[in-house]
Formats: sequence, C-alpha cells, structure tokens
Amino acid sequence: MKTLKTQVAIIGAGPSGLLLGQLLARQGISNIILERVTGDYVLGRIRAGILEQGFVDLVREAGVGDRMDKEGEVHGGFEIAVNGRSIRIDMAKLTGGDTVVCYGQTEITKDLMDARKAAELVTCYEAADVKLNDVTSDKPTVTFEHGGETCQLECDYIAGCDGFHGVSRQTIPAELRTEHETIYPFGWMGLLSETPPVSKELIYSKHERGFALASRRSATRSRNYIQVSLDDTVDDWPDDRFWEEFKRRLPTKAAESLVTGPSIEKSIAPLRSFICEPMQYGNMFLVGDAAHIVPPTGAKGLNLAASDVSTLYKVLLRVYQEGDKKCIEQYSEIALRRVWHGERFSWWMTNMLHNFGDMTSHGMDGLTFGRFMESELNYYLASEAGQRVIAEQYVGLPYEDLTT
Ligand code: RFL
Ligand code: PHB
Repeated sequence: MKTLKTQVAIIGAGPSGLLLGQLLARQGISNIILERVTGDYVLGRIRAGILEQGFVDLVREAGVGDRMDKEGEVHGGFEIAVNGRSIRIDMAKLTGGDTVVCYGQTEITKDLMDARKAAELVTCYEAADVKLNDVTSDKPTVTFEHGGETCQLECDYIAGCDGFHGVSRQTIPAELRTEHETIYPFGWMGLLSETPPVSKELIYSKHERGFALASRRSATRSRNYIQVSLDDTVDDWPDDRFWEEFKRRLPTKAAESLVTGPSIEKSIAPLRSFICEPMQYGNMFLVGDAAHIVPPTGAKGLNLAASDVSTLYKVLLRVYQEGDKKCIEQYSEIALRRVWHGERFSWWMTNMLHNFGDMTSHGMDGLTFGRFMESELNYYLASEAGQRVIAEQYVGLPYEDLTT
C-alpha cells in the first residue's frame, strides 16, 4: 500500500474543494485533493453563474481573481416579471451599493485548477473507492484506489467537499445526523448557447405556463432555463421546442429581442432543498453541496459553498497558526446559520416564481397555493421596502467571524 501524508485531506475537486485547497496552500497549510472523476468531466458540468461579493473577495484572497475581475460582469440589478409585467430590482441602490458578479462556475473551477497546477499542489483525479477512517481520532486517514494501487492518505483533518452524492456525509453516524429534505414537483431545463442574451441583466419570469430564467455568461453567450415536468427528459426538448417555450414565458420586450441558436449544452436538474445537521463529526467537516442543496432560483448554491469554505478556512488558520483547537467546535454552528438563511430565501423564491399547477403543496391544492404565492410576490414587488428584502438576500448576507 502506498502511503501519503498531508495536513488537510480534501475530498472532491469541485469549487468548494479547489477554493479551500488554494486558500490553505497560500498560508502554508498542506493539502491533497482526491477527486472521483477526471478534471475535464468536472469542467463539463454547466452550473452556477452568479457570485456574491463574499465569494468574489474569497477568490481574490486565494490569488485567483485576475480573469474573473477582467471577464466577469458586475450586475447592479435584475428583473422579476409577473405574467409579462416586469419590475427591476435595483440591488445596488436598495442595498447601498452591493452588487453580484456574473461569471460561470466552469470558469472559476478552471481558474482554480490552473492555479493549483501552477503551484504544483497534488490532486488525485479518478480516485476510486474513497473511504474516510478514524475521523474522531487525531490521526484520521483516507483510503482509495488510484492508478491500480491502494493508497492511504494520513492527515490531521478531512474536508468533505464531495457534493450531494459524495461519501463524506455518510461518515456521520445516522443517529447523530438529521437530514431535512424537500423535493419540488418540477425541474429546470437549462440550455447554453452562443447567442446574444435577451437582456444585460437576468430576468426571473413567473408565467402561467411555468417559470423561465434568462441568464448569461457574456455578451455573446446565453444561459437560459425553463421550468419543466419531472417526467421530461432532454430528448423531449429539441432546441426549437425549448426556444419556443422560453420565448412564450418572457416579458414582451425581451421576447422580441430573442436570438435563438443551437445548444452547446442542455440538461435537466431536479429541484431540491436539503440540509444535513450537524456539518462536522470529529475531525471531518462537510463543505458545500455535501451538506446542503438549494433549488437554483435564488442563485445561492455555490455562494453557500463559498461561505462554508470561508468559515472552515478561518477555523483551520486559527488551529495551525495559533494552536487553538477549541475553535473547531464552532464550524457547524456558524456555517449552518448562513445555510438556513440561504435555504429559506431559495425556497421562498422558488415558491413565489414557479407554477404549481394542480400539484399539491403545503397541504393545499397547487392552484390555491399558487394564488397565495402570487399575492405574496406582488406584495413584495409593490414597495421599496419589499424590493429591499429581496435585494439584500440576493446579494448575500455578510459572513460571520469566529467568536473569540
Ligand atoms: P460539486 O460541484 O458537486 O463538487 C463535488 C465534487 O466531488 C466529487 N466527488 C467525489 N470525489 C471523490 N470521492 C467521491 N466519493 C466523490 N463523490 C463526489 C464530484 O465528482 C465533484 O467534482 O460541489 P461543491 O464543490 O460543493 O460546489 C457546489 C456547486 O457546484 C453548486 O452549489 C452550484 O452549482 C449550485 N448552483 C448555483 N449556485 C449559485 O450559487 N448560483 C447559481 O447561479 C447556481 N445555479 C446551480 C445553478 C446548480 C445547478 N445544477 C445543475 C445543480 C444552476 C444549476 C442548473
Ligand atoms: C445561471 O446563470 O446559471 C443561473 C443564474 C441565476 C440563477 C440560477 C442559475 O438563479
């Protein structure tokens, strides 16, 4: 058996694992990342596009912000349309200057991978059968198969950054773990295309035919979504059908400017709210999608992953630089406070913007629930105070510091 040693073993080379690894390495804390698939496979997953200021600051602190600062678009507002009538949420004005950055998760991931390679930090791609052992001892290990060899990684701490389907969460004994889960009765179909977006800012559109989101990656690349049935597959949605349906759900002005083109990528994602409590067990910490999932309506998934990374980074810095191991106990509590905020906002936005049709929800028929939610959305959109409630949460709540 081949034996490796590091201070922090990181499971998963998604944005959580890569960002944590980069931040730690810059502070002289060694880490090795184990990833189940290849780097190209990770980069092939088209996901988030909106970064909160806290995320942007963290990427800069990791020394990886150059391309994001050059190519990312600063967005000071977005639109919410209700059956064709559109209202702009002026985030910058409503929050006293806060904005978000539109820059794809794929690009952040690529920048982090490039930086990791340049710094010659170890990432084992295609690591199979990853197992976390002795996580409550002060000498945890991770065993895995790599390149035909059985390997053992000895470490002080393990960061479980391995997404919703990862193995890390399962190391918390079932009797100590509470999992909260809601599965929504619809999904999102996304289509990426090399076409100019319909708008300079995002449009979240509530429509009687179902929700639609017009998003973007650049002046020439669009990322658009529509609410679809859970039974639908990508094959049910040839590009033409997608564009036709997307157009019908947009407010008139945006629909008129729609330019269609062939898809580069198309996928359907189910919508889920999921939270695992606690987010730590012994010397193992869950980070990002490994611990929580939000429906994408609030653009919070990647941003919650980043606030987890920030909290764990602060904990580990204090452990290694000040020898204070007591602060470890704070991780789950601090991380979960922000997670629950993000979860509630995402759930609320999802309820207000989607069409529940005749699907039962919250113990009532979907039609009644839909009317309550439409009334709630109209109420918030009608006043500056209401719009501020949406804006403040969309730009993201501040990160919490460790207590002394
Ligand atoms: P990831 O990205 O899932 O990465 C986990 C990595 O762990 C690997 N892995 C393993 N490695 C070793 N051993 C094992 N046993 C392993 N099991 C798994 C996986 O291969 C993978 O590489 O989790 P991470 O790093 O926590 O990042 C989370 C984000 O990816 C996610 O929250 C966001 O993409 C969510 N999301 C959005 N978030 C936002 O903040 N803003 C958005 O605008 C936004 N839009 C979206 C989204 C997610 C979407 N989908 C498809 C779920 C839009 C969509 C459509
Ligand atoms: C995206 O651009 O992929 C995106 C943007 C905002 C969301 C969800 C996804 O709320």
